[in-house]
Amino acid sequence: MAKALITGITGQDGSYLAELLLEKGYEVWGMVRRASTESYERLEHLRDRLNFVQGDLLDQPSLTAALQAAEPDEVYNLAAQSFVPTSWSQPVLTAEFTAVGVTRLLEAIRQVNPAIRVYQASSSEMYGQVRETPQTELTPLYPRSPYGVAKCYGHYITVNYRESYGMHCSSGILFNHESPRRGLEFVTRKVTDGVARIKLGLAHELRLGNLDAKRDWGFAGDYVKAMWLMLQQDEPDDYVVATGETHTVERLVNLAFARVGLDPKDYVVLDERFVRPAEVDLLVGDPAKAKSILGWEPEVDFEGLVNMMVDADVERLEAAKR
Ligand code: NAP
Ligand code: G4F
Repeated sequence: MAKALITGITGQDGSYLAELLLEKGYEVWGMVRRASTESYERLEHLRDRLNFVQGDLLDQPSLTAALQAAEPDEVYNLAAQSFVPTSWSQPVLTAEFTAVGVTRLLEAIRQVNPAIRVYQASSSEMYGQVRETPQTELTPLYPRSPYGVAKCYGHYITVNYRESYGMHCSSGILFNHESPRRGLEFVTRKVTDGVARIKLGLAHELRLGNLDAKRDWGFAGDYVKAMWLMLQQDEPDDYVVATGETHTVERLVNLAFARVGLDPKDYVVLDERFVRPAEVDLLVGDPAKAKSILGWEPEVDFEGLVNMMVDADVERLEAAKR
C-alpha cells in the first residue's frame, strides 16, 4: 500500500486530496498543527480513515519526526499562510510559513529519505503583474504581494532541490480553485455565503473590493487530481493547472445572485477596506502541458462551480436555521 503525507490536510485542498488518495488505496497521513481547539471540520467524514501526526512548518525537528512516523512514499506540501491580504499585515510570518517552510520540509525529506516524491503547492499569484497572457510554465514571474513573493521562493527552492540533489520534486502552478469548502474570506466563498445569507434574510448587504479583477477559477476537486498525477510521472516537472478561461469578480457576483433570483445592484456595496495595496488584475493560465503530459482536464466549468457553491451555502444555512 502506497503511503502519502499531506501538510495542510485541514485546508480546502488537503481535504479533497485526502479523499482522492483514500479512493486510490493509499495509507494517508496528515500533518496538523497543535491547537487549543481542533479544526478538522473539512475532514469529519474521513477522520477515522486518516492518520495524524503533529508538525509545524516553523519547526524543523517536528517535520523530521512527522516523516519518520509516516514513512511516506509521497509528500504533498499544501500547508501555507494562503490568504493574500494577510500577507501585507503579517509579511514576516507569511515568509516563514510559505517560503522558508518549504526549505525546512525539503531539507527534512532529504535527510530522512531523498527518494520520497514531493509536490509543492505553487501559485498563479507568482505571475502578479503578468508579463504575457495566457500564463505558461515559462512566463516570467512578477509577484505583487508578500504572499506572491513567498510562493516564488517556495517554487524556486523546489526546482533547486530537484536540480541539486536529483530529488523527485514537482511544482504545481495552480490558478485559483474553489469549492463549498473554500475559506469564507476568499472572494468566491464570501460571495456565495453572502448571497445565501441575503436570500435567507440573514444579511442585507455584501461588501466587496475590486470587482474588475479577473481570475481563472476552477474546482478544487479537479485540481487535486493534477497534484497526484504529477507524482506518478517518471520525471518530476512544473505544471500550470488552470481552466484557460478568465472571469471578472463582477461576473462571479452576477452569477451567484442570479442563482437565487436576486439583483446584485440591490445588495452589493463597494468597500475600500477590501481593496489591496497592489492588485493582480488578470490571471488566465494555459494548461496545455498538464493536458498533454498528465492527461489532466478540468470537469467543472465556472457557472457550474458558482452554482455548486451557492447551493451548498443555501443548504448549510437553511439546515442551521432549522
Ligand atoms: P487553506 O485552505 O488556507 O489551507 C492551508 C493549510 O495550511 C491549513 O491546513 C493550515 O492548517 C495549514 N498551515 C498553515 N500554516 C501552517 C504551518 N505553519 N504549519 C503547518 N500547517 C500550516 O489553503 P488551500 O486553498 O487548501 O491551498 C492549499 C495550498 O495551495 C496552499 O499552499 C496555497 O497557498 C496553495 N494554493 C492555493 C490556491 C487556491 O486557489 N486554493 C491556488 C494556488 C496555490 P490550520 O488548519 O492549522 O490553519
Ligand atoms: O479570492 P481571493 O482572495 O484570491 P486571490 O487573492 O486571487 O488568492 C487566491 O488564489 C491564489 C492563486 O492565484 C492562491 F495562491 C491564494 O492562496 C488564494 O487561494 O481574491 C480574488 C480577487 C482579488 O483580485 C481581490 O482583490 O477578488 C478580489 N476581491 C474583490 N473583493 C476580493 C474582495 N477578494 C476578497 N478576498 N475579498 C473581497 O471582498
